Amino acid sequence: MDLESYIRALPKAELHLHIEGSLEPEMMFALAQRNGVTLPWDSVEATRAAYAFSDLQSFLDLYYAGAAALIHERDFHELAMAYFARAHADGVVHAELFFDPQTHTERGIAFETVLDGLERACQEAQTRYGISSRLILCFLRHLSEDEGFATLEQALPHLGRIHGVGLDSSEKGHPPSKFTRLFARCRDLGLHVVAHAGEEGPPAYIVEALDLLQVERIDHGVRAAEDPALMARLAREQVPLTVCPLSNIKLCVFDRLEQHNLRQLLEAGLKVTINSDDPAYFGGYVGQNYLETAIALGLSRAQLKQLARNSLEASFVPEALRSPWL
Ligand code: ES4
Ligand code: ZN
Repeated sequence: MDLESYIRALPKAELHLHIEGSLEPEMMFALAQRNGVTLPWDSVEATRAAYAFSDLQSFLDLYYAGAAALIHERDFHELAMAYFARAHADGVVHAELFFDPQTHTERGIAFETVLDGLERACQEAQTRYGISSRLILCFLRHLSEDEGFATLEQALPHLGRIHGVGLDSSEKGHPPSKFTRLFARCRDLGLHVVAHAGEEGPPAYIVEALDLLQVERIDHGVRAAEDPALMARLAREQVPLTVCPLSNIKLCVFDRLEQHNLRQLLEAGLKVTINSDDPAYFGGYVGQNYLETAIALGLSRAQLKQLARNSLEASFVPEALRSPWL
């Protein structure tokens, strides 16, 4: 079996996917036209050409601009259905989707419009593709903790449809410690908790996410490799890392995929998973992330199988319900 088919056939979970980051330029333009929204680019081609990033912030500026095309419930539904079609083609059996309500409520879109559209797509993905899914609300860390509390307030009537919370957006200068009270409240509400840490920020942010926010997974976490004591802890505690190799290259966290430390993290015994982050912006969905990483780092088929198994074990699906995939 060729490598691509081997990867596709592995049952896998995607645990680090920003649904707004799956907005392909074609859909962005179609929605903008339908909704009468003006985008900062003239064409689909010009939009793709603008996707040359120097760091996380240079990407986020475009990502928030593109999200302005999303207005109605059906827009969020279409966006997520397009993602699920791609995920299904890549052998994804379970997906935990991040969404950024503040990106939309700041533009006057109702919290319920976003949630209803995404949730309807999650239901449809189950019936159409047999993909189970969960929604994880991400707080934007460049905003204040009080703004996070206001967003949590809007989420309270819908906690049956929101499985967990995360922390994303500009990492540097916005340490996990800024959100200690908010995450404590979320944990008290029974929500699962994750956070982006150690993507651009220092290893100390990973330690803060673990100790102060008490997260169950670290999103990215690749800078853990700079701190041997932290590496030992992550291996000992089997804290899942949701690594996104193509994202890291596009945002210049590593210069080339051959220099990515995923294999080093895996071989140090950390619970590493492969994910796509913002596939419309970073040049590949989850299958492409597996494939390009396998080639660049010379991963064995046993290692690829381990990565896929890790993703299922690191998911928020209760262990008793995972047996069909393992
Ligand atoms: C993100 Cl790659 C990345 N990092 C932090 N926040 C984000 N939001 C969307 N993509
Ligand atoms: Zn991310």
